[in-house]
Amino acid sequence: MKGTVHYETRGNVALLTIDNPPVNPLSSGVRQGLSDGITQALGDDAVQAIVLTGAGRAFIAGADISEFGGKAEGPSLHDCLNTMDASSKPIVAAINGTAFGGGLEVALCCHYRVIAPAAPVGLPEVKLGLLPGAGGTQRLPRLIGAEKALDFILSGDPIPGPQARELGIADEVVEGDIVAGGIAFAQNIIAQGSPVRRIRDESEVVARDRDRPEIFEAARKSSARRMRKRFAPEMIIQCVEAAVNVGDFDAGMRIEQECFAKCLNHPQREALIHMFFAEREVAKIPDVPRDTPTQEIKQAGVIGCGTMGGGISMSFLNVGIPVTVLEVDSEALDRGMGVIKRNYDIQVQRGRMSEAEVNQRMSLLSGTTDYGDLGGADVIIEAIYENIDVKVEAFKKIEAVAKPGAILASNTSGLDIDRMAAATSRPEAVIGLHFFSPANVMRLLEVVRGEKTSKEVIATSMKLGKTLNKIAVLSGNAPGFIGNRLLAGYTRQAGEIILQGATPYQVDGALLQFGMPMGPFQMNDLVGLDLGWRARKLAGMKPEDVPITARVADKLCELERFGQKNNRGYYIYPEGSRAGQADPEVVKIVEETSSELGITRRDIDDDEVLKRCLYPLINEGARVLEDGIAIRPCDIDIVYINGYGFPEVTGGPMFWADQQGLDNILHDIEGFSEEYGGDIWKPAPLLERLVAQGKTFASLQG
Ligand code: 3H9
Repeated sequence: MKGTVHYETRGNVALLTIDNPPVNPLSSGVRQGLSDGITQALGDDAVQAIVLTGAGRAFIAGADISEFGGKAEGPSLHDCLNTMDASSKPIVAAINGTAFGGGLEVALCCHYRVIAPAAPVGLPEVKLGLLPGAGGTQRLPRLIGAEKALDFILSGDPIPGPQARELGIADEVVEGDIVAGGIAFAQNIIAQGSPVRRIRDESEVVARDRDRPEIFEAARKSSARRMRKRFAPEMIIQCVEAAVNVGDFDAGMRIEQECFAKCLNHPQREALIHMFFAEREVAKIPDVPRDTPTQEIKQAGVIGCGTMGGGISMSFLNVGIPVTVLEVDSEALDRGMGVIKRNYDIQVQRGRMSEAEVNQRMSLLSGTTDYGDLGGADVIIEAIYENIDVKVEAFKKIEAVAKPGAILASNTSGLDIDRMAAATSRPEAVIGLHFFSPANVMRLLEVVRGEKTSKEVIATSMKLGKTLNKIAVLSGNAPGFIGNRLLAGYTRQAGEIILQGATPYQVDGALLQFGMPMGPFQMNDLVGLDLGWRARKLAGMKPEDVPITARVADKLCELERFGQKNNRGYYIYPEGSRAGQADPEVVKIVEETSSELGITRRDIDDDEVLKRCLYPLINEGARVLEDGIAIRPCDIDIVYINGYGFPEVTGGPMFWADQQGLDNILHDIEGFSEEYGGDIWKPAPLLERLVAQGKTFASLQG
């Protein structure tokens, strides 16, 4: 059995300490220890109260997530809670650190709660596709009311000790030794003869919510907006409704258990728990051990203060790391730094930041036009024009000024890191740090290792990702790295499908329905159709050489339809709106283009649209794995969910592929290969092998 609970007595108080490193989840040994400890304390006449705390940095991190979907040993968590509920002796939770999910629910089953100021409490189950299934949906509304309970449970976000006290979740904040504070609190209760206070018996607060159906209406509306396509929120709302309307605690608990079981058996739960472990897995790099020395990043240099450079600078400023940003001239510098300031000002207008915080962040930013000013930086990131020759030149200049030991990084989205490294005499210091736009918002950081990048530089870069509140995924150095390499097939298929019969609006609609935040044509409008068009013109490309999938976009640009930037692209954007409207003129252009290319249009259903857009991700994903560009399938899942908006509830493209059945996918890919040919539909050998062996991508996880 995993984990244990230590039992000791301190005078007339029994102290139970949960010990299951590193974060004390409620594994089988913990549940057994909790049950035994409470029973022992109840049987000892010398014990008058019980204090429950956690060893190390956590109180209890919740149920043991790795046990979900399998057969669990030992008593259930509900058995433990029933034993606690039946206790005639007061139980005090001394919340020393993280109390999440089932951990907070255990604390809510205690009769009193004291908390350390820095201890976060939360019910993050919704993020795992679950609901608080150990009484949380029944006890919390009885304690703090349905409205606040719904906010707390549906957000899944933690709050620190003092806020928990304010909300009524904790009775007292203890500065200093939390165990001593818990014992003192217990002794006070004994001395005052305070009753055992069970939240299950409280009915006054929920009774007040009984005639307020608007609370639940508002929760439904907000979760439909914020958590599109999620299954768990509605289950949570039904449970809290039961806490308010059913009245009887045990009946409410039965409803909670039914709803919990529905969530547990839902594919979204499996996908989201896959994501939880995947997020931790991507930090592990087989040939870069965890104890690889890293260097501290105390100062950053960023070259270029355009959209990317500005966003990257903000990522550093947001975590208190000073940045020197370089531009070609003072005009460009003023413009770029002005945009950073404006972005922060918008945060102030939206009430997300104070003026003082903006001033503090801006005070960490300095601008320069002189490479020499980057000499103090621990990391220098170039974020300039995406052209290998320009970047190679930039690396020569960076190397000339960078201090020994500095990391020399490129924010390229797919160019050759080794060519940049070769321009320097310290290729071991060169690495790709590919941020996603807007860089201060997007969570993904693709860290790209060159052939000679040192392990220390890789370890430091991965750690830097965490410092910047990003999720860093290591990629090998190959065109497009992981993300953009997979994306190429997706966008190309979208372009082909509209020439063969679908409209851009149908393609976008099918992908939105699948759960993408926007379709490929909405994305093109957002990025700007003119970027590719101008690049092709600049390269002197003849019209007949333009790839057929770019022909419609180029025609739109000739009509000065550049996308959202001038309110007309594939969609028409009414002034001031980002919600585009379909335009029959575009459909006509698409149809004309098909006819010019001699393509006979046909009806294409949404199922085909999805398969043709999504299966190239899987096929190319298999190649990326075979080539060793991505370490594990879950690395691709993390990249796609955090960088490209792939719906989180699918678990990412590779996890989703396993769930669809790799044999079904291969069968369709073979069919598309026969019909359309081309590299994109050539089945990846790894995919063929897995199907032949009856295996899944998950089997490669190790
Ligand atoms: C629940 O409680 C359901 C109940 O309502 C109903 C039940 C009937 N289980 O994140 P870290 C592992 S649902 C198993 O790197 P940090 C984690 O995988 C649960 N393992 O540390 C990692 O392993 P490894 C609700 C867990 O300090 C190691 O611990 N609870 C669990 O950055 C260290 O984790 C949650 O959703 C777990 N519950 O962050 C809380 N938690 O080293 C989920 C962690 O092998 N956990 N591990 O890679 C967290 O949010 C963070 O882990 C925490 C620590 C904030 C606790």
